[in-house]
This record gives sequence, structure tokens and C-alpha cells, in this order.
Amino acid sequence: MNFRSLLATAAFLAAAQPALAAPIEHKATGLSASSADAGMQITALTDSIIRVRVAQGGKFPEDASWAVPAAVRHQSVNVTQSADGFRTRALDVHLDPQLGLTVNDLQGRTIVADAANPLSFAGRGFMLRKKLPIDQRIYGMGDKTGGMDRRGAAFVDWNTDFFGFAPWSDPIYKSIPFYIGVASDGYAYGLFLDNSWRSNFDFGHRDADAIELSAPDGPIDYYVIAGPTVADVVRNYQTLTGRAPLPPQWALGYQQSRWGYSSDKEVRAIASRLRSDQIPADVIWMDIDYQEKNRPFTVNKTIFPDLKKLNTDLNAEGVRLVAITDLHVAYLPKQGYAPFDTGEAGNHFVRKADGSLYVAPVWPGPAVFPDFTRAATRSWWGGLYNDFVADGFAGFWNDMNEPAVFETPTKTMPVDNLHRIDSDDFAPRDATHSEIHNVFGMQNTRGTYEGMLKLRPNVRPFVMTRATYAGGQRYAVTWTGDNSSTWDHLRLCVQQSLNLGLSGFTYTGCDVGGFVGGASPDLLTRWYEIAAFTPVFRNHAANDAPHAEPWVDGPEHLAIRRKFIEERYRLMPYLYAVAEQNSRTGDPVMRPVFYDYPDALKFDCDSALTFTVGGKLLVAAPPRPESPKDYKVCLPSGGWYDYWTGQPVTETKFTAPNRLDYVPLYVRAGTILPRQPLTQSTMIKPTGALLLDVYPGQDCRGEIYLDDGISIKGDSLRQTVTCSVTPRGVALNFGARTGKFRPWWKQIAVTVHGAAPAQITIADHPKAGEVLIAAK
Ligand code: MIG
Repeated sequence: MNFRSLLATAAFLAAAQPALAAPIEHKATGLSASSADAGMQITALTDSIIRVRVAQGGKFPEDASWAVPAAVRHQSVNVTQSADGFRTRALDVHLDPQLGLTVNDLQGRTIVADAANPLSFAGRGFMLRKKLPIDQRIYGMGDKTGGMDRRGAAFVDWNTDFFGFAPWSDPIYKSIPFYIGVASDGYAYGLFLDNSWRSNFDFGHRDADAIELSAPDGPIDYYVIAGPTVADVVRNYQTLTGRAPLPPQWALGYQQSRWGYSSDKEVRAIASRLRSDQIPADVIWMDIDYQEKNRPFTVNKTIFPDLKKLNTDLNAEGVRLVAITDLHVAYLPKQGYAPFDTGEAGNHFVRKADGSLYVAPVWPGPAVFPDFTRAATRSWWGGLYNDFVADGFAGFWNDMNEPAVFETPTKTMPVDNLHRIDSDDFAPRDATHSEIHNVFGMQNTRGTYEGMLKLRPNVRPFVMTRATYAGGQRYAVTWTGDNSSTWDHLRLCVQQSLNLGLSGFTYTGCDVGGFVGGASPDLLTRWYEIAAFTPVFRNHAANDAPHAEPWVDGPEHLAIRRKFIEERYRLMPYLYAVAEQNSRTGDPVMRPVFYDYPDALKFDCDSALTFTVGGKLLVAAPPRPESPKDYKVCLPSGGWYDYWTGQPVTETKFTAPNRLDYVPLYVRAGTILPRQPLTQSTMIKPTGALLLDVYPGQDCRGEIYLDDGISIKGDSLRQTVTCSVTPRGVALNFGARTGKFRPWWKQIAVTVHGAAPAQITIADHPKAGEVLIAAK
């Protein structure tokens, strides 16, 4: 039965049905209720997060989750009961006789309400319908393509290896079944449907006035996350699914990659070229080429004779190596290939419906697939990294983990393959691939991340993944997969990064220049300029694409690209402080302007390539950089400065020139931006003073955060600096420093920007106190 006929039936039933099967049963922390064909439990996890679980045919789904840890799922607060629902300290929850749910705030404003036929079933499948008010925009949903606002579109969550995906292709690599509804005044809520099956999200595509969530099977288990701001929702979504840990600082440096760096010599040559061309860089990536016949955890010794030496030598130049390690283990029984033999011995591989080993072609040829939903398998997998960790690799890249399978039209394994769940608070049981598919990549990275932690307990793991599920931000950073070298993909990159950030994945990047096809010189240059402000800044290209390293288009293009890479390194203290803030609050590093300034929701500028880094630094790249036309920039009210000139910007809407070597950047009035002298790598200590750029304005402040950049437990240094404009000049107030980490600077060079700029250099200021920068 399809959902259209089902809806017709449901409408009939709804009309014919009298009321709840029994009165609402009030509980200390929520309620339960039932209709003729369903039971429902609503629990207040916190005052602004409620969890809704539905029992189809009277049976509640297993209370378990890959996304929301048990301790979080089981937390609750007491509520006050009302006739048809309950209240928390922030929400007023009502249930109607069709189990239709309305969540209001305490002022009576509706946060989210069910639409007609709120709940219907088809076999084991279900559909939920929510109202889509006329002024609501929809964000989130991870890496989904299309526009920034998901309204009017419909999506499928089914992790898919999609080489050469178009800017509107769906589904692609990730499944993050979480969206944020935002009214035009910025009032926001979130909804997270914790169901790993092949689910559907329709935001007013089929029915213009409704959001329809459906899945063919699996739990009806969802969370309503109240705002009122987008930031509240994004933070609370991460209260549920976890925050990304602070990555190693080098992960914020420039990263050079290419499928096809095929020898020790070639990797060294890339490193020396980066250094001789004075292109700051922290990482070189090694794709599948280093392996023996594409077999994971092997090394082709002919082309890479000594990986330990390679790591050591490059480290000495401030360059770290990240290696790819795909999950598909080569099927090589009894040939001395340990990943297969130990995996087979431990019964770690996925089986077919008939119980036999599932073998299918991927890069190594016939391959087997670790059963990552078993804790024992993840821990075995993590141990496979032992030798590479001993060789000194800084991090690892988990590709192909949708999982991708060759020579099959579905691009993945049969959905009736059998996984075993033996993990967390799930009941140990067999599960079909239909259920596991969307969490497979996430559990792959969990194994890698936890393996790293075991092998190097005090070093922040760095894992990059292509496929993932909600909550996967706890284990890995991500990138947007096999994008193409087109202007539309450059725009798409910003949209995907912003929405991934709103979906908990702040550490995201796109292959700079595009993976497929080869960028024109102008496109590659523009891509560098914009990606310099995205969280993960990695140039990567396919083995059959033209080379895309920064130098490939000659000195003029290189000069522009280098300038933007350098600016990122100068901004490193700010970027790192924003990253550290993200690890505590969940606020994304890269944000839509409306995240901090809701008036941006009403702008009429094309802002496809406009965003902020940490809310204070606004990037306003031309939305159509391929066009010679100039364009309009809209700035939120409240005051900005031009980053390049330091001068205040007096207008909130103005024309910006569209020049290849220029991206307008603005700093929020009231910001103290920490910066540092240029270095060629985050491994190199800067020489000179810490730079504090002061942009006077309301609530003027800045944060200094520093640590050794790699340790999990270790000293840090934290200091807040505020500023105020006084008749005697600008007063900087240094808060007391917390933490004992010794900074690299002995002096602080302060620049006060504005109509009459002023500069002074002062001694480092570890203690609380005021410094006056006299007006000229
Ligand atoms: O089937 O490892 O998205 O970044 O260079 C292609 C080779 C496999 C896909 C990744 C891409 C990587 C490539 N991989």
C-alpha cells in the first residue's frame, strides 16, 4: 500500500474514529496515551526537549539508539499536568484524540503542531505529518543538496556513494534525520527522528502545508527540540547526540591531498614544493595508492619503503600525514593477510541472509565487510591501526563506508544481509542491512576513533568519514564526497557545510577545486578564497582529474591562493578559540549569518556565499563569482568594520566589486580578534607578539584560548579581554588568565581599528588589569 491511498484511508478512519482509546495517563515526567491502533509516550527529557515514542499495534520499539546515548535518553524532568497534556518550565504540550501533538511555548505561541492525519501506518511503515506554516524555512538534514532552505523539497535518507553527484542529487553520502524549522522572526524548533531505516522527509513538496516524515520500518522515536533561537536548537540537538570533540589544531591548517600521490618521492616532492612556494600547510593525505593492491592495512614497499621515516622527515618540516584505510577487508583466506585472518577468526564479518560470508567487489577485488554494530568487532578494527600509529600517522580517513560496493546497481550490499547488534543498550540480536545501512559508516568511524584513543590515549584522534548518521560528530570529521569542479558545486559546498554545521557536524570541508573534472584557474582560485574560511580546508582531486595543487595555474593565481591560505594562518588563534567554543557549546565554527543575527532572514541580497566564522567574522563572497557583475552585500544592523582596511562600514546594504583577488570580509563591531604572525604550519611556534585587533563597539570582547594543540588532557590558557571607549581613549580590560599553559608570545601588539587607528605593543598580560590606548 502506498502512502497516498493510506492517507485517504487514514482520513476516513480519522473521521470515523471517536476519541482516545483510553484517557491520557499522566506521569511525573510526561504522559502516555493510546488510540485504536497506536500507543504513545511523551517524556520531557529537559524543559525544552521532549521525546515522543509511538507503539504501532500496542508494542513500543526497543528503547535503544545509535545517536542518543542511554544516559541522555533516560534523563527526564518533572512536568505539571494539564487536561490534555502537560507543561514544562518552557513548553505547553497538548494531545488531541487522534494523537495529534501540539507543542506551544508558555506565551501560547505554537512551536510545532501536527497536521491532519498526524499518524498513519502501512504494514511496518509509518508516516508522521506536521504542519508547515507559511513563513517557515527548513534547515539542517546534513549534507543534503539543493538550496540552503529545504522547504519545498523532499529527501531520502540512504547513505549512497554518489561519484559525480549533481547539486540536486539525492540521496548522497550521509543521513542526519534532523531539521530545524525557522520562522521569519528567527523563532526556531528542531525535530530529530531517530530511525536508521530508509526514511523520507518531505518539506512541503507533496503537500505544500505539511512536513511528512516516513519510514518503511523501525522505531517511531522522535525528539522535539524547542528554541526559541536557532542556536538554542543546535546546541540542544547536540545535548542529545553529542558534540564534536576539539580536534587537533593541525586539522584547522591547510591540507593537501590527491588521489594518485603514488610514491614516497612524490609525497616528499609535494611537501617541499609547499615549503619552497611558501604555502602554509599542515597535512598531506595519502589515498589508496600507497597500499599493496588496494588492500587496507597493507603498504606497497616498492613505492613507500619506509613510512616511519617519511612521517618523521615530514614532521620535521611541519607536515603531518593522514592515511586512508577503507573498511572493505580483502577476501584473502589463509594468505597471511592479517586483517582477513584475524577478522575471520573473530567472526567479525557481515553475513548473507543464508548465513554464509558476504563477499563482494570493492577496491581490493573480492572483499568482506566488518560488522561494526558489534562492540567486539569495533574493538578488533581499532586494533588494526597499531602499525600505522607506530609509523607516526597523525590521522586516518574512512572512505567508502556507505558501504560502497562495486558492480551492483544499488551501489551497496543486499538489504537482507545480516548484521549482528551487540552494543550499547540494544538487545543483542540479528539485524538486516536495511536497519543498519545508515549507521554503518558511523559505527566504522566509532571503531577507528576508539582504536585511536586506545593506541594513543592522550592524543586527540583525527578521523575523517564520508558516510555517517546523527551523532557521528562524536567520532569523525567529514567532507562532502565526490563533488565536481563547477561553480554550482562551489555554491553547494557552502550550503552543505552550513547545514552540516547546523546538524552537529561542524568539521566539514569540500574537496577544494572539486574532485571530478578539473577546475578552471579562476574557479580554483575562488574556491581557495572561500574554503580558507571553511572548517576543514583540504584540496583534493580524482586521479584522472588535472592536478589542482595551489601552484598549477602559475604565479598570479598562486599569489592569490597563498594570500588566503596565509590569512587563515594569521587568524588561527581566533579559529582555534571558536573551535574550542564549539566543543563546549555546539555552536558551529562556520555559521549562516542568521545564526547570530536573525535579521539576516529578511535580507534581500543573494547571500549564497555569505556566512560567518564564529559569528564575528563575516565572509561575503560574490554569489556568482563566475559573472563579471558586481553584487549587493547585506550586513546585519549593529555595526561592522572592513577586515582588510580596518575602517568602519557605515551602510548595511551596498555594492561590492566582483574581483578575482578579493573577498569582502567584515568584523563585527565589538570584537577583539586574536591573530598571530604568519607561520608555515601550526607545528611551528610563531615569533613575535600576539596580535589583538580591537574593533570597538557594543559588548566589546574577545577570547584567547591556547593549548598544545594535540593533547586531550593537558594545560590550557584561557583569557577574556573586553574593551570600552572612554574619553581618555580605548580601555582594554584583561580578565584573569585561567590555566597554566605557557604562551609562545611575550608581548601583545594591540591595534585599535576605526576612524583614527591606534597601535601599541604591551608586555604579555597574564593578570587581570586595564591597559589604556590613548586617543590621538
Ligand atoms: O571509489 O580512494 O570520495 O575522495 O580519492 C573512489 C579514492 C574511492 C572516493 C573518495 C575520494 C577518493 C577515492 N575514493
